[in-house]
Amino acid sequence: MKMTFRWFGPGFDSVKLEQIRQIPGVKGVITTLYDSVPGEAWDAGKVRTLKELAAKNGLEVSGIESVNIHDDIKTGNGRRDEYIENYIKTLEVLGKEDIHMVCYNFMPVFDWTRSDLAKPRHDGSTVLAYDQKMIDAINPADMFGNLDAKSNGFILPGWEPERMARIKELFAAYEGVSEQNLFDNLVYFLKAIMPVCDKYDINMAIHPDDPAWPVFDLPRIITDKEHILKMLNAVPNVHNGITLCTGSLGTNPQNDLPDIIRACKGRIHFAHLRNLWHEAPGKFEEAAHLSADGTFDMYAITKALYETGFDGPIRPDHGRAIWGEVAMPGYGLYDRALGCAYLNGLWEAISKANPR
Ligand SMILES: [Mn+2]
Repeated sequence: MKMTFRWFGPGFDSVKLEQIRQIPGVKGVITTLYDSVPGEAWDAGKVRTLKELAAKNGLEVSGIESVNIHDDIKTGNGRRDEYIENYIKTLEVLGKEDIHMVCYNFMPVFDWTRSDLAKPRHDGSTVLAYDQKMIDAINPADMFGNLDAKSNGFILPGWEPERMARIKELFAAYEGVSEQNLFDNLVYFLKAIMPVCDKYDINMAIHPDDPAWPVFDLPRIITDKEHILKMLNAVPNVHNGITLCTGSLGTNPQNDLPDIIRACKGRIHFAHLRNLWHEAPGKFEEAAHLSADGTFDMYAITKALYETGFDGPIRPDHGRAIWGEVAMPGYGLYDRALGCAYLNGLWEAISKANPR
């Protein structure tokens, strides 16, 4: 595995590369062109600039999170083929720049959903939290205002203001799009991009839906082992893989995370490791990475990754807001750096106890 850290790029992140390089064991950043628009072909010069900035700090660009998918591709309408062509051009640019992992998601309208971005925890930190009862009481069109008010002034990934301004239009675009339609549109997209992935050895790593069930009556298709295996088997190419995100799949306590890891052996190209604390069904809050602070057995999860030969990038996921840091919710330096240290320790102990 390779320990990495998500970084949103210059001007979009409160965390600096100079800080990331000082986290022990971090080899690279997971980044993106944060001001790109879904559907456009990426500019090679901009990607190179990101690589050069990282390299100046002894870091590599270990992967892209995300290259977002245009809604026409997800709904299967409008200019889908044109946008897929542009996606292929972007993958060519990345392949030529020696970047071989791309995380993306196929969620309608909302990339991820939380009911609170700053819920106080027992230790005085604040975390992102989810309560289905609160979500059920919210008009989806009001979601953006609720979250934006607590975003510390940062643009939240997937919740860009220009996107949210079109929320009614987006809901209308997905009207009549069933779970099966969405799945078929994903398969259509994957089949179209596999040749360029084969050519440049690019691992596509779909991010699970967060939370792992339909929200606001929108379909969700990457939610559990059965759905993930269906997706992997529909396009049986090693470049069609997943991001193992414990915090997303683990929103459903029925999901046995080590079992999912073993079932997806060889097809996990990226791992987001973090912990949640489940208070009740449909009600959870994010926790420190440590097993003891949440519901997940982080040791068993990490061990399953090690034992299945996982060798892709890992990154700590959302951290708590601690020590007075003001950052994008979930993406401060301090708690994610603690997460890196903990995950590195787990990995070292597991690998030394179980030499290959
Ligand atoms: Mn994730």
